[in-house]
Amino acid sequence: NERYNARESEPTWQAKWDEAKIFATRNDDLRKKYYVLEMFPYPSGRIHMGHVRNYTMGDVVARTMRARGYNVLHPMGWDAFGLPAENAAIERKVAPKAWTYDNIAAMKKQLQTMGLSLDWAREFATCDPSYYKHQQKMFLDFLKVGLVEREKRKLNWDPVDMTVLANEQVIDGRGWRSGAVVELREMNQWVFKITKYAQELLDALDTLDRWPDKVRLMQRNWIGRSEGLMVRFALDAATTPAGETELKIFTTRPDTLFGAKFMAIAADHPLAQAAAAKDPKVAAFIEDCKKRGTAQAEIDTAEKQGIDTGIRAVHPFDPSWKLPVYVANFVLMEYGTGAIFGCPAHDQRDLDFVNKYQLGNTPVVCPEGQDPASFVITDTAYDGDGRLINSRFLDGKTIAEAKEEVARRLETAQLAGAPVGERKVNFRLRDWGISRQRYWGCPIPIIHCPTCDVVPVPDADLPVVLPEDVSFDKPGNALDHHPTWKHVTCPQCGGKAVRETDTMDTFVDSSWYFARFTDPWNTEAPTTPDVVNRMMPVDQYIGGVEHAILHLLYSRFFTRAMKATGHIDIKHDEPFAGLFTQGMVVHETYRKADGHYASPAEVAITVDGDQRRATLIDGGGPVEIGPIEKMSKSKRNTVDPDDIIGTYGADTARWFMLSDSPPDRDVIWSEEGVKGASRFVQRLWRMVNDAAPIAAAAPAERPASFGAEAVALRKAAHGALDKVLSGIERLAFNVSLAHIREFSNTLGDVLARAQTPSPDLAWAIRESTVILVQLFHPMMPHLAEECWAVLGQTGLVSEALWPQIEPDLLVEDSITLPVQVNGKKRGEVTVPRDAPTGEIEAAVLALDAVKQALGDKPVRKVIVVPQRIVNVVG
Ligand code: ANZ
Ligand code: ZN
Repeated sequence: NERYNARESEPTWQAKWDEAKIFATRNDDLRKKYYVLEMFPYPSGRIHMGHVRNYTMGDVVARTMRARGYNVLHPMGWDAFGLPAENAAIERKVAPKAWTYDNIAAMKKQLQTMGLSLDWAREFATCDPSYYKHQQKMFLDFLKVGLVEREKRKLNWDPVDMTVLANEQVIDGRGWRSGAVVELREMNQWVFKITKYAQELLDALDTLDRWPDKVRLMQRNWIGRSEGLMVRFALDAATTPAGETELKIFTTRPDTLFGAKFMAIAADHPLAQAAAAKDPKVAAFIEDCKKRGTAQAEIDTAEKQGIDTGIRAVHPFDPSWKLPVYVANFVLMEYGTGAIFGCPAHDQRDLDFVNKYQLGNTPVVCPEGQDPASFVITDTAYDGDGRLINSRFLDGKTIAEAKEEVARRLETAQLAGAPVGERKVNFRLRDWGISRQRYWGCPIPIIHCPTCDVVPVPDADLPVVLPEDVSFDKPGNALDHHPTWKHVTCPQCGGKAVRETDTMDTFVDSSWYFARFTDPWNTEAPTTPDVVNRMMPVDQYIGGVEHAILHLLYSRFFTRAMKATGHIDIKHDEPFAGLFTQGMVVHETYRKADGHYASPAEVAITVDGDQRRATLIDGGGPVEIGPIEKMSKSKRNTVDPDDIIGTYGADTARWFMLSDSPPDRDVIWSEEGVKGASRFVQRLWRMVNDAAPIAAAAPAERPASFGAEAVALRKAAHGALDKVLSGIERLAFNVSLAHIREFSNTLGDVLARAQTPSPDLAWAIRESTVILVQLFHPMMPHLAEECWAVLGQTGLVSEALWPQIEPDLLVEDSITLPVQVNGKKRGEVTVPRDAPTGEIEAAVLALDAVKQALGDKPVRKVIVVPQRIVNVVG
């Protein structure tokens, strides 16, 4: 037998699949549909091993479901807007569009070498006007129904780069690129009203039973629903600037009201402004707060600071109790009411704060079993369960009872003719600000007219196409500097007007691409109702956990907003019925004697027992093997998919990617592992070639009966069919691969023994070999096609239906039962599944463990519970 030559074979099969268009999905195919999708790539220039892993998993699912008779939709496209294209334009003077499309062409070529069963006819890039035209239309539709609004927002402004920065781009209060101190600036933003769906987005998480729990939890926390109370505190007139009379706070712990030590308001709270007008120290503190970024992480880690405004608030349960009002850096204007009462004993931030300003604390919740007299708080706040203390009429109550009691009393209490307290559900979720001061994004289809204000671009003028003659010589948004593009006549009054120069957040592009894939040919509308409603939701979505929050949440919002505007209508309004988040591809790191990293390609590994040693290929210098880390350019531990596919073939890469680790864990890429996979490819190839002449000579008709060896082989084959499929269905690919290996060993053993097999065994060998090829086809499709041909099968294995499992062959022959003596487990017995009770009794009593346990007591009774357990009573 010749060696299997992947490099020759793989392109041939890819061309054949292409020619026969077998992966093209027809929308008028009325078989049950199955939509499998991997998160589409950003066209950065080259695919990396993470892509290989992601797309291999999706392809295994797609190929398996196709073999199972589904009308499979498995498309691919490009998430093509984004900052890197603009950076390339600035740094290398290439146009963002040219850069993007060059990258797409290069990456598409690479993807095509992987042998993925994709329907390329549906490909699109989100930067193409034929895609974003519909996005602009939906923006305007959302605007009509109140799902888009204009809102003043505070943004991080980089005064040197003259651009807005995302929170992640602000590092220690400075712009990541310019290093300039970032300012908070109020600017008009377009926002998507995702908060309108906060409760729905939360509730529907319960329907997503094929999502990882951790992702659902992350979404839940992000939405952040909390039930609490709004409480209006009266302000002490003698200490309060004119015009201010009350302070409204939001609390989730009204039970702790008697532990209050201070009030705190956000720097941009109106009351803070009023106080600043009278006190320059307060004004200075507020200025200082504004210089800080808005990133949550920054707020959480920054030292808690504040300043006393001199204003005093009145405790709602005691008119003589006055609380100082501070401006504090840890209170956000955007949450609740932008004001709180602080209870240091039971909130860590509040405790840190009072310890700094010496305001003291009074514990009001005492853990069960603790003596209230000796319960003191010093550095660690207590946020656990317990009963109320130091709280007048609340003493002795549980937290829940106390919350209810406070809510009840404050709802009826009056201040200036209105209730003091009001129950309130709050969400952490904010509306989605989509305005970006960037060139390379989808233009927002709005015109600003001095007379008519905000005017939507008329449908007939869509798309608003990005101009290509732009210059990146000046910092800021190139659209702002364009001499003509932004100047237009107002569609309403015909006067002079300007276009909106902000473009949409690129997360918008990826929030509906999955729906567009169902009918990308529709030039009139984003979707075609009967098609999108039939093909959606995505049955299996696969991607990185880094998108577990925003991308998925925005997509879930979009499906609802698209429903409200008539663009989709599906069950639960959920775009992704099944979600799988894959682990990363990691690799060991190598360091040369001079401390610099060496790349895997520069290093030779020798294995000696469990000792692995590394040396430089060039010159043999010593190399230290370092920790295993995520593949990254900085650690130089990346492996180029092109090199791997060029050397070993795509099938080997695909097999190894799936073989070792559970797919949600990190996979360690290693040269030894790839070589192992490559040897397995050759073994399968030899095995199929050994089996081929036997298969050719086997009887065409199924034999009337099978001998023991043929039955055993058939059981292994059908058992493997069952287990491999159930592994794939659970996306436990590594388990499926282990079963394929095991079954290939069984078949290999039979082939080694059977020089001149009997007709029934020959028939079973043919059946088993065909099954083996079908089993590994989803992972190694090229090798499988080659083997399919060798076995003389008709057509393509990529089009073959999954073999029928014969249920009779799945029954195990023997069964292992636990054995108890006088109710205590003493051992196990393995007997034929259909063994009569007498035979089981005899086998049990013959066990040494049973004899020992019985000692010299006589056996009184043996109770056999069929298929379950055996009890010996002595
Ligand atoms: C008094 C109190 C006592 C609180 C206590 C907590 C513990 P969640 O659950 O996330 O909704 N808070 C309210 N608005 C805030 C704002 N704008 N900025 C910073 N903190 C704010 O959190 C609600 C709690 O966070 C509220 O309950 C409030 O502090 C604080 F032992 O009120 B609490
Ligand atoms: Zn006008």
